Amino acid sequence: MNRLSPRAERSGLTRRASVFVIVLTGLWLAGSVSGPAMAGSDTGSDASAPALYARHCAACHGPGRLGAQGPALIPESLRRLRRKAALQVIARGRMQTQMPGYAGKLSRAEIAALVDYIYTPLPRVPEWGLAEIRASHKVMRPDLVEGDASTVRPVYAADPLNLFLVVEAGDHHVTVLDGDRLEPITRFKSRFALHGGPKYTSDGRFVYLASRDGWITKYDMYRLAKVAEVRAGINTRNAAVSSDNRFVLVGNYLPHTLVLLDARDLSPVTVIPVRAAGGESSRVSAVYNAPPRRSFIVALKDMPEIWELSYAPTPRKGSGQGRGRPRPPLPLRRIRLDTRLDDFFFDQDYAHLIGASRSGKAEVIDLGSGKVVARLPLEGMPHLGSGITWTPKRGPYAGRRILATPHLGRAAVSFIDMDRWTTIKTLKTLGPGFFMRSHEQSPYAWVDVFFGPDRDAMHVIDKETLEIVRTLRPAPGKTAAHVEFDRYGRRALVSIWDRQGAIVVYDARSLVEIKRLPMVKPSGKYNVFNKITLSEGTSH
Ligand code: DHE
Repeated sequence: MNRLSPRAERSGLTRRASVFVIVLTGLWLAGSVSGPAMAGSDTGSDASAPALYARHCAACHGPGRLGAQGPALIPESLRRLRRKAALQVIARGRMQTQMPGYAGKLSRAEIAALVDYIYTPLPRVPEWGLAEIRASHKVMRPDLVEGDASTVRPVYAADPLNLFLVVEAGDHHVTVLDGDRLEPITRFKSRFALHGGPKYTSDGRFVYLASRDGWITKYDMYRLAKVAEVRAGINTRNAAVSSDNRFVLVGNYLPHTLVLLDARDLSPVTVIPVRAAGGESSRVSAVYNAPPRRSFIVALKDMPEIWELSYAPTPRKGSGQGRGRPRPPLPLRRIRLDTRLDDFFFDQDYAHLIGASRSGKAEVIDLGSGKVVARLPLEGMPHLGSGITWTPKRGPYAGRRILATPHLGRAAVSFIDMDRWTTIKTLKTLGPGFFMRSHEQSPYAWVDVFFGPDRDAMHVIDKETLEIVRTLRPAPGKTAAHVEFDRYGRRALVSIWDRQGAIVVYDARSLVEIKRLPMVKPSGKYNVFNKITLSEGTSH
């Protein structure tokens, strides 16, 4: 789903908002509007921003601003935090974290200087190679490094395949939820700002969580314990795990690298610089596992190429018999494009990749030949990363293979015929949506209205008629987003994205609310069974 930030999508609004923020910040600094009480002032001899940073911030955020116990404080990591919010965080602290407020210690001008400082780019791209990655690597439970689901029993009675992981973005925790009883089993602290879907091993025993600051955590879903951690990048996009459970591949914005980890203990195997044939480097938009191809697919942000790294067994040298396990470096295939594509969707057998570009193009690439086989009329920023597929058995579209995608820049859902690569229908919604979900056993597809005044609405679409049959408002006034089904498709879980948020559980057929579990800004939730069986109603 790698596109401009959702805020930037509404560029007109963003510009107006920025002006407002600047004016508000100016007024606040001048003391004309009420802000937090600012009693203090730093008493150190050097009041420059770097000195203030060294005295007050470096212990937690690292002397080089690359993060330590606290997150990295560099522009690349702060894109999602407005300056006004940064001022507030420094002044008041951040609830439910260890970030204290500095209003009593620093003056307004000092806090403003610190904000300027952390939004200033670093003088040079920091080094984050094998040495740094190795130094960050920690194995907490060496006894849990090896093994699969057959070697140990879960420490709880619930069905381990009907668990959900719920990422609670509000206070950086993860809840393990029993999908049958709809009760939390445990809750643990995660790294700061997890992003993207957690990735399970093929048996669902282990899961890998990636944070925007580059931390990858391996967690044992059976023993409910963190196994290992490593910092694979400074600013990371996401991670993918190979279907043979041997590798985790991490894609980074900063530095421009791919990092291959040993999936057992997360030790780094190799760091792959991301460079075009001409030498220029690129950020990685995202990495994906393509199970039937036994490969990783890599979306690149700054160059018109797609990379494929194969981990397929190779014929053993000399013997002509048997197939050896792949050894790094994994062979790299470059698929050259005429435009940069960075938001991807794959069909179920990973024969085709559908990619969207920032310029509004959407192309279908045959992954076998590497050729563009179709161009799609999908203006308005389709959010392909959130696309889903199904084939209606009855009704006007019976037998047609459908790809449905919301749009980040348009109040619509598009339905594409995947055999002809044509638009079947464009359905008007109450606003642009972010996430779309369904399940093989459900007659409905759910799409949120992530942006605009109706962000508390959730549309339920009939998969045969492609019409909205119900619009739910689980928590009026609060954003409702991201649905995930239980393994049977019987229940649909909706997140209320609020600090006083919740997971609202619906009966997926009657659309009646069954239960409400309070959570702290739950963002995504991920059902083990649906993920490891590659359900076509969810992301993989
Ligand atoms: Fe995401 C998944 C990229 C902003 C919440 N997001 C992904 C993935 C990518 C991506 C590539 C797939 C990774 C995976 O699962 O392995 N996201 C981007 C962006 O480029 C974008 C637009 C801007 C950015 O700052 O990165 C962006 N994403 C957001 C948000 O603002 C969201 C709403 C809040 C947040 O936590 O940052 C957000 N993204 C999510 C979630 C998923 C995700 C919850 C997992 C979806 C799933 O069900 O698999």
